[in-house]
Amino acid sequence: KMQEAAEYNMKMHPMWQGPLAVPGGDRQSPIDIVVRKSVFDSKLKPLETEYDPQTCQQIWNNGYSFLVEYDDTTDKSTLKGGPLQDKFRLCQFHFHWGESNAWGSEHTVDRRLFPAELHLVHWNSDKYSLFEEAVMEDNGLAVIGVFLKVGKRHEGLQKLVDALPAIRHKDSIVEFTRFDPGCLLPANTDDYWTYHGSLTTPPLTESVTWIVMKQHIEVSHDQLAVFRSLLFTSAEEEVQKSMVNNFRVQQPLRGRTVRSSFT
Ligand code: SG5
Ligand code: ZN
Repeated sequence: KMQEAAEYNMKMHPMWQGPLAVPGGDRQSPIDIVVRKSVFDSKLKPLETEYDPQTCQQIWNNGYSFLVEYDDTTDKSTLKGGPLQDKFRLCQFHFHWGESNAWGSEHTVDRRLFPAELHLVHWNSDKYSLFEEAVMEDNGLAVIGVFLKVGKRHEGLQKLVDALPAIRHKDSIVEFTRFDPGCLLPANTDDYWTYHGSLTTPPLTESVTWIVMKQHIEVSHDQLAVFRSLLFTSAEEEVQKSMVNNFRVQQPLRGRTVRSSFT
């Protein structure tokens, strides 16, 4: 049911209807992280995030997810360390989620599904000058993935949840400022898995260093229900479609190694 729902959404979604940059590449995402096959690497450092809430600009429904966008014209909100050699700039974050709490994440851990997954998207500002340039290049992007689990209400997330009714339809955008993306990270960011992969939406380019947090964050069922009240469709469309199951189906590992920063 879950795979069918995701495949159906992709086939029908305009984003997936053009030619795809990397059909059947050999480092595609997302993947299942098999804990016992991941390899501890003592050289992996703690992550260093330095986010300036002042760079937060707007929130928009792009018809696939909602994106909180940051001003990335300077190095004010950055990610370094971890598996990374260079400095990366935050440009946006977004989520993927399911129609029920039983599934919705893109990555899985030993086949365990989470109801949602947060992606903080950064591009290499040491090597490139624009996101659009970095997106095509090896080592161009670094995405932090954080699993969401249903439990108690997440105070930091609530400001975001409150903004969602204003962007219910596809293509709606509203101003959204002073949001610290760091509040969505788990307490422990030292423990993570990392591997070389791709974007999980078109253009699917194989430019991403994935950093998937071991620790999840908790959000309430009601908060996720507001995610599910968003729409894939614009205000003009006759048949409205709920924005749910906006995750890509899992991709083969094809000989890649998933490294862990912890034992
Ligand atoms: C790229 O990949 C896309 C995002 C997309 C993420 O960052 O950006 C572009 O292709 C712009 C050139 O799409 C947009 O920003 C819309 C213009 O994010 C989404 O579509 C939201 C799901 C997907 O990145 S991911 O691999 O972390 N899931
Ligand atoms: Zn994503």
